[in-house]
Amino acid sequence: MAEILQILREDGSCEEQLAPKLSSEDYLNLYRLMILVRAVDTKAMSLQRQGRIGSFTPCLGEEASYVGSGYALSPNDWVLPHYRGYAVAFTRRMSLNTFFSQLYGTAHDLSKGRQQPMSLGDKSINYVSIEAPVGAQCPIAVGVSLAAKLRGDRIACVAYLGDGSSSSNDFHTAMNFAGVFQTPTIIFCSNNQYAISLPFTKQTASEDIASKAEAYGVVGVRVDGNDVLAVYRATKEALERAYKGEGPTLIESVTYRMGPHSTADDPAKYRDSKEVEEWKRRDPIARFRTYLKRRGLLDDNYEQVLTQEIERQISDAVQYAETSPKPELATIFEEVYLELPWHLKEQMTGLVEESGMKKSESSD
Ligand SMILES: Cc1ncc(C[n+]2csc(CCOP(=O)(O)OP(=O)(O)O)c2C)c(N)n1
Repeated sequence: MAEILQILREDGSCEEQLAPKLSSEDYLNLYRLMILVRAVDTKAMSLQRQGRIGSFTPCLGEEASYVGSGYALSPNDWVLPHYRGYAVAFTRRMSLNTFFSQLYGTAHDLSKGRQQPMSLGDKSINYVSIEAPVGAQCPIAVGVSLAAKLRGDRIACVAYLGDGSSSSNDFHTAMNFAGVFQTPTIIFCSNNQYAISLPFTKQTASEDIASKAEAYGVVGVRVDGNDVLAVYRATKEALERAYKGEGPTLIESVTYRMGPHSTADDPAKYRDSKEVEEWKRRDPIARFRTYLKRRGLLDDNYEQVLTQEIERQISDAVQYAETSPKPELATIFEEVYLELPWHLKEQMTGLVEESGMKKSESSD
């Protein structure tokens, strides 16, 4: 089994010589992002239960995994994300308005309500829309990386996936291609121990995921996914290798999905509450909080102000999404074909007649 990198111990103490050289502001930013993601999770779960949004896939428990890795990236890098890893979009400054507009599918949603909730994509931050078949983002990330390498751009491309997705054909195809062509790719696997109801031990006969890298000629790294500093460091090192032309890295970030897979399942049906309690003791936010308090960077007063500010921002964004108009019906005919084919023109005419819909100028 590959060795695991841990910098913050479970009790919040720190292996200081391994800690990334970040400013106090960066440390607090990492913490703010983790708190933000947890608050967004809580809000979105509640909105779904009230019937105000369709579905949601919470990041609960995996905040360090996604925030730590996303924070290490540069704006010019590309992200092929995972539906659960929306935290990465926040590290790239996606606004809460953009995020909630997508959940609500409003006219301000960048995909105009055409995608299911959590299928975020934002071209302006090099954050590609979610792939529905799990693992399909991996070969795309390798393709983007290969293009960057051929063009001589000093950037990397990261594909995010879960442990279950590492059983997909696409994961193995991507690993092989990345190894052969030594592309500047990071395949980042947030191993949260479950693929919906299927536990990790039934997913693979390997003891871990990181050691699979060796067979493909790829560097494999295993990191404590509830330790934001270790995840940040491992990702930064993988990026440096990619930028220097030293090829791809597979990062296995060992963590736990504390909540359900999505708003559609009840995890109590397929896992023991003792296991959940055990992992709650390793909560990534509590661990980082203890560390920051010990270093004197955080106190209860600051935490309270931060939490209130985040609650206000979320509430404003929800209100923005709930008062935004729905996308115009005509937009369903747009942005796929340069010129609308005859059968869609026919459907559009039918819809215009039936609904009194205004024909959009760009659909002609
Ligand atoms: C190719 C394919 N098979 C099955 C599914 C249905 N499906 C959606 S999410 C999911 C679980 C994926 O688990 P994992 O990769 O571990 O990510 P996690 O949800 O745990 O973050 C499955 C099986 C799918 N979307 N695509």
